[in-house]
Amino acid sequence: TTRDDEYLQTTENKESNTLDNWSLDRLPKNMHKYYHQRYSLFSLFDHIKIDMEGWFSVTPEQIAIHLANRLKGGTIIDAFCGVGGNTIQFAKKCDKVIAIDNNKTRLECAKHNARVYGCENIEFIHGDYMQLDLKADKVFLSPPWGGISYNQSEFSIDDMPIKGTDIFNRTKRITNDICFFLPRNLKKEELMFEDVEFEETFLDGKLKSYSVYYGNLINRH
Ligand code: MGP
Ligand code: SAH
Repeated sequence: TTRDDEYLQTTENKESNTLDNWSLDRLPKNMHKYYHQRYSLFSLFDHIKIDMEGWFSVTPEQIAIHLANRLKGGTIIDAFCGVGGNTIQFAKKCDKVIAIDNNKTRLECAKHNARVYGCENIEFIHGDYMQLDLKADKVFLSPPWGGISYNQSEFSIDDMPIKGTDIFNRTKRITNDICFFLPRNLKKEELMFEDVEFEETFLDGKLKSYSVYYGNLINRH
């Protein structure tokens, strides 16, 4: 098939080859847990491309599906798309996805992975979300939390590489319908800019993260 041909061509490229053919020995010990979870990150893992930061920040597929059901319809901005874990599922449930990342390698991974999943209604933008002027019905925010050890100390949204408060305020210029994807050790009071819903996101009975909803994304019943 065309997709298989495309896949073979890209794996022949030496540079992109470092983004697939992963094995345990290519990952540091503290990241082995992500390798063991690889099919829960992407059910089609054998065909996807991912880099180090992608490994520890991608949203597991079942959580991404749940989020896409909550955020379905219209045009959505995936402001920090990474390797595309959320973008792919939004593409299946929304009319259009605008997927942004300021890292070229991860944006290329996201484009490749979206093709693997057969998604076409995605506009990819290489750029800084905080500098872009875009229109959409809703915005999904899964920014960098500050690395693999975000959970070792107290977490504050304003200690993230891009301050959470700045991200929220910037996003309010686009829409009130916002979903923030944040660590399970968040401080709820920091997120109470306005009326808000906190949703614990579980995977295999284990609390993974919080999804924080605003505006019409709040489940009222
Ligand atoms: P985790 O806490 O690193 O792993 O990330 P896990 O499996 O809960 O292991 P444990 O040892 O902590 O028990 C949990 C999930 O949070 C990941 O699968 C990602 O979906 C998400 N995540 C982790 N980080 C470091 C980030 C990040 O920087 N940004 C975003 N958006 N998501 C992240
Ligand atoms: N939800 C994604 C993971 C996001 S990780 C997934 O499921 O795959 C956060 C991403 O934000 C990283 O890829 C990082 O490169 C990107 N990023 C950091 N600063 C950014 C900025 N200013 N604008 C856009 N993207 C940014």
